Amino acid sequence: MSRLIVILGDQLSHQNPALQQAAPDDVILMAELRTEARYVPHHPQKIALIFSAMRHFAKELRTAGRTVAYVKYDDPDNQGSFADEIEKHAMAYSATEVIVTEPSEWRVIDELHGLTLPLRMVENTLFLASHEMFETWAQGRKALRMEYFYRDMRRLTGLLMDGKDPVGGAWNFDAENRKAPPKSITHSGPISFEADAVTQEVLQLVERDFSFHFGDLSKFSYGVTRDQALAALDHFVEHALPSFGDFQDAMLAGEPFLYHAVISPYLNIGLLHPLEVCRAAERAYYDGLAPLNAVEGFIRQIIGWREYVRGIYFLKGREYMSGNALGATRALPDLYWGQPTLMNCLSHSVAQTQEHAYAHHIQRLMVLGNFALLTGVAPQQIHEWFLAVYIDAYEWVEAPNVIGMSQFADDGVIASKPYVSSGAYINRMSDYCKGCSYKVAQKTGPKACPFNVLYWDFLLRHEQKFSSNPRMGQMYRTWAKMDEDRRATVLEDAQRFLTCLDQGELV
Ligand code: FAD
Ligand code: DLZ
Ligand code: SF4
Repeated sequence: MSRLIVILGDQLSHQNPALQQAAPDDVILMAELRTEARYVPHHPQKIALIFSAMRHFAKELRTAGRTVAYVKYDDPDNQGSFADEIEKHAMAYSATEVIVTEPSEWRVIDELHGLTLPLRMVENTLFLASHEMFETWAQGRKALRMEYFYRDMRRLTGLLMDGKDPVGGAWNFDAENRKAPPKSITHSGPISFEADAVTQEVLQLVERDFSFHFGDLSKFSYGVTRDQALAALDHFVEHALPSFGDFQDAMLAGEPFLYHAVISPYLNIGLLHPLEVCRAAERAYYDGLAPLNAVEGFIRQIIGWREYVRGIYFLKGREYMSGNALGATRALPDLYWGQPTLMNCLSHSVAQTQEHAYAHHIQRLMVLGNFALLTGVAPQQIHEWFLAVYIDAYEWVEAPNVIGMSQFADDGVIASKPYVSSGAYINRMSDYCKGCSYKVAQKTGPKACPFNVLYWDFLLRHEQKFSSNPRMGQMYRTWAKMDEDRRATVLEDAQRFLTCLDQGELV
């Protein structure tokens, strides 16, 4: 009598708690599945990463003497879903129990709870904060602001702590992390990994079955093993971490990665553990190889934001994904799927997404998300887009960032005000505006940057909701001071732009 240990495609860690419970005669099941590959039109590079990383992980398990039942995507009797493959294998191996590490999303949790077999779901220790810890932290709080959660996580992990105090005398050095883009950068981006025979086979499969999905497969160069993920981490710590803090918010055309880590693809499938990543950065600080603002900022993203958004996802439950606090209904514009646009910031952000399945935080938030929010795109449409196109996109992390932080569709659970800006912010933080057909300094007229007029149109549309928000009062006062003709022109220009957008014209 054996038990079936199920390893999901985002749990590829030898520390996987379900795996650690495996006895020698238990069977490990891993499956490449139609339901998983098709629930949104994932970028082909994301499918390639997951399938190849799964195949490499299965190989490592077999080398370590484990029995692995591995279902390839094109196996003729592939049943296509977790539930069907588990039932089939349980029968074949006369398994008495299924053990799985808790899946990171509701959809899969619900599917597994529908099994007819005895199921044991063990706590997912690939994250640092347990559900219990997050619930306890959230209990009784009026506002669930990340900053306070982050401080508790610093205390819990001991990262950058000097006894009870934060190293450097402050919890947060974010004010030092908003430098405008440098003229040029000294870092050539993440390591590119050569495709081995396993990855080559996967790339052929993905090319054959998923080439109709948005995204270029030919540029695939992500790592697919733990050793490669560790090399990517070392490369980041040595070459990019020292400048990560300073230029975290900067954007440069032709520099998709700047000084970002590009480790979310590995963290999110279990090839790296969040604590080891933070310890590597902390070590660089203590060894004098990276400044405190960079290291603190980086660690905050991981034990702060990353753990916090997961906590929100589980705390708020399945309904969180259908939030639409601002009643937005516009269909997602085709420019998100690569239709040409004159807006240089959007054009570059979409193009690099197509090429690498990657955009960094500020491109996602202040270009792609900002435009969707200003134009009133239905949150579920932009949510599905983000879930599909990024190499690191899984609902637990994507939805709080999109539905919450970027679209304010959760009515302020995550953000205390909507992340909207006119063209001035994009101009300050990037070099996009220099090469744009629109003029960022122009406030109205056919050549005016669309963000300039859409910004006011958004604020006016939601005046009732936001005018009393203390962080937004200044914006409404500026609007009130504008002369009436100017205000009317701004709103007319915004309407004209939105009509062109809806009609699929080149904007
Ligand atoms: P770096 O900038 O180098 O940061 C280091 C690490 O910090 C990241 O690898 C990531 O693990 C973590 N991190 C940073 N910010 C966040 C955050 N807001 N939430 C969670 N983790 C964070 N991240 C995803 O992993 N998957 C997503 O699907 C995703 N969707 C996003 C959608 C929007 C609209 C926004 C604004 C952010 C989204 N993020 C998402 C967060 C962030 O943009 C990415 O984690 C980051 O760009 C990944 O690239 P990197 O590894 O180079 O990150
Ligand atoms: C995202 C994804 C894809 C594309 N394919 C698979 C797959 O074939 N098999 C698998 O086990 N997991 C896959 N995943 C990840 C899952 O959709 C999902 O994110 C996790 O299993 C939930 O914990
Ligand atoms: Fe984007 Fe406006 Fe700048 Fe053009 S001018 S790149 S549309 S912010």
